[in-house]
Amino acid sequence: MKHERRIFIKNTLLLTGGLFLQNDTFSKTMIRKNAASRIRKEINTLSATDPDLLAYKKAVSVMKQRPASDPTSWSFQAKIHQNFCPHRNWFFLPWHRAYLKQFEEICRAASGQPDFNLPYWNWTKNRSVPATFWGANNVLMDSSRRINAQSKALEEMVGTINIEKILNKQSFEDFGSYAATSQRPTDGSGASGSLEGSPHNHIHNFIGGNMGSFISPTDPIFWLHHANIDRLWATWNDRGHANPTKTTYTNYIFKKNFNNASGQAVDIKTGDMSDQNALGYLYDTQLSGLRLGPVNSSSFAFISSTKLVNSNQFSLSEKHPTSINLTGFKKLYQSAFPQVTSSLPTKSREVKAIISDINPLKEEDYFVRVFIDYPNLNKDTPISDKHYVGSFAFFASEHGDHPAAVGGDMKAMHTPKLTYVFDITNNLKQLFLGNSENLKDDIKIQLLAIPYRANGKAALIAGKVEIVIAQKEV
Ligand SMILES: [Cu+2]
Repeated sequence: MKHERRIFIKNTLLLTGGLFLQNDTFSKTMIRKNAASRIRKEINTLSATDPDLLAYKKAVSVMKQRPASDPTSWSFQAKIHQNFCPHRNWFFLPWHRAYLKQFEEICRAASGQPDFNLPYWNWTKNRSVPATFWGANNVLMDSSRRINAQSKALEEMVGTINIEKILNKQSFEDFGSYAATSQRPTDGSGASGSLEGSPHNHIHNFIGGNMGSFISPTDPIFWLHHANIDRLWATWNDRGHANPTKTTYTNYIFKKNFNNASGQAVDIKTGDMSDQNALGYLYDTQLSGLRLGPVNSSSFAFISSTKLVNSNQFSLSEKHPTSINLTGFKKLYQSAFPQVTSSLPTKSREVKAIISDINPLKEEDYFVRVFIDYPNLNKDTPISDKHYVGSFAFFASEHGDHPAAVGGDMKAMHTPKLTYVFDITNNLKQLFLGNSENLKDDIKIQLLAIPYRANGKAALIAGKVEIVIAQKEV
């Protein structure tokens, strides 16, 4: 009784606070219990003598002294990322969760602190690389970084507005990247979702140096960056969103990608990484507030019978935006939202814009904003505009200079043909819902390159733009 009352009060606070809950979600809500006892904390809340911070420093220096052939050494751990990391597909989140978990165990042994929990870096709150990671003769410093202690990651990528947008994605794939046949597929499957494609890639690219490459775990900040990505995944689940249930996801095994604290190789199954609570840890932000469901199916299947395609190759530079025209929009919109004039569209259909075969050149120098049908698009067009779809950044896609991988297809990882998918449902609703007289047969997807620095350059070639309807699978 007492317990129920407490939950009721929490719910009321959340609802009156105007947060993310909607009534239909609320009525189906189950409350998940916190079973885990280990807590990962935000690095900026730790004092200089905090046991987790001291243990991390100790672990890093011990691991750096070990020979590279030792699987528990610093350089061996970084090479695991280079050899096996999945990027631009749905194995991205579970693989990195497993990677952090094994690394944390190695740190416990190396530091002699069995209570050690890996801290995370919440770059939404603190956009600079934390002060403890700077300074000469500091094991947490990496001199290859291209920024300094004052540099701030872009608000547009890591700020609350973008993060809230990402945490409200209905589909797992929009959130955590798209289905692929393997962790490093050679069949072209997979595409970047919003968490990977914007804040994740941006932080790597913003810090640069080792962090901008596949040996990024060489920089001690890597592990705290990925802990924050992992925390956002846990938060998305807490909001009632389910992870994929398809066996091509849940039964996929990362074979001997990782090792334990004794240096023995281990297999880890994707499906075993679905609930961080069951793995025994929580983030400090999960201690208060609701932990929902999972109540919502998060699988959407593309309906390929109704889609718009433009496969003319196009290029983009910093000089002006590029517009890609798609014909047949009116029909597509009406079939996505058949009840457009009479009632609100249901949540069962979404519309996606897919930009593919992207070859980014000079990828450290710029990122790309995506708009839909904006009349006079330029770099001053506000991203709060209803025509703004989202942004994407790059991570280690253009370098062909890595050695052949032990367990993955490095060439496939570095064939620069990237795909980014954006959910444009809300844009379309805002632009056309109740304004069906505005529906036209042609619609434009627009790309705008934004250099990171004044007078910076941008260059990109891409092969295809599509608009596709996706239907929720029950
Ligand atoms: Cu990463």
